[in-house]
Amino acid sequence: METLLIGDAAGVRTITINRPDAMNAVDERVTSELQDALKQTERDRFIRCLVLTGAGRAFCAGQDLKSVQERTAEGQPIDFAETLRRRYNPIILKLRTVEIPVIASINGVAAGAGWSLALACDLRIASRAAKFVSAFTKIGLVPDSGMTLTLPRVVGLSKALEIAWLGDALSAEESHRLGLVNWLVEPEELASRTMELARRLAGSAPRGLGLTKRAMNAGILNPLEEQLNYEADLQGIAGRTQDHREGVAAFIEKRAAEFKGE
Ligand code: T3D
Repeated sequence: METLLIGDAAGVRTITINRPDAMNAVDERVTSELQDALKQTERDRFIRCLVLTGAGRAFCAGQDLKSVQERTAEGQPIDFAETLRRRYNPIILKLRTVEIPVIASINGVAAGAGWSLALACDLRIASRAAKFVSAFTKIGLVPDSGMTLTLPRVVGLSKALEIAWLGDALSAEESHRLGLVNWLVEPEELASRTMELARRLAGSAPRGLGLTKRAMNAGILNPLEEQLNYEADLQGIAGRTQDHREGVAAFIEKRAAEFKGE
């Protein structure tokens, strides 16, 4: 794997997104390798708990906007509906359906689809240095990768709209208060506290845990696949706008975006 580090210890598999210079932003390689790594994890009956984390100071900054801009500059229009269905949606579905506990160990910023990835995990333990940014609205897009389903179910509709529309960063403390994070720990304790939790889950009855996850998800997430498709349709529309291209350009040029509603 070029973009992931994978390690196993005592029945716990840790997958680390390893593009620290790009804040672990997700390009084609990351999504492809994550899909493979999750399939392998699901097949390995000795793995009883999965931890997802990021290398360096970020958990994951979402879609790699530099690769988006490169492709757009080369005149290759990106069909976001297609890329979501092919690249992101299978990862979200697998995280929610693999019948072992999946823990997001959030070491730093989680933005855009990076936050959606964390929300798709079963449990979240975060460093006090973490923060959460919806990011989509700032580049003229719609929250995707399950966020429109997972976020309002935890914080309520109005708070979810506030978070998505205003795009302000949520601190680790605020996220913990809102129930978006299960445990908040000091940065230097994150790895050890994550492993303590993961080992405890890995030592529990795997079938019972797996079926509990299946039952809980059935209780609240039955329409997940439908919602993922719906998000992909909407992203297909938003991804074709001039405002989206302007948002990406403004981010890369480090200036305020000028949106024209086109
Ligand atoms: O199908 C599809 O493709 C559509 C799917 C879309 C899914 C999405 O995820 S859309 C949302 C994409 N993500 C974002 O919009 C987040 C953009 N990044 C940020 O808002 C900020 O960088 C952060 C809040 C994540 C962190 O802020 P800060 O101040 O701690 O760091 P920084 O200085 O902004 O970034 C540090 C470096 O990482 C910088 O590179 P440089 O200038 O040192 O060369 C920055 O460009 C780079 N970086 C951060 N995020 C991304 C990124 N490079 C590429 N893509 C990124 N998403």
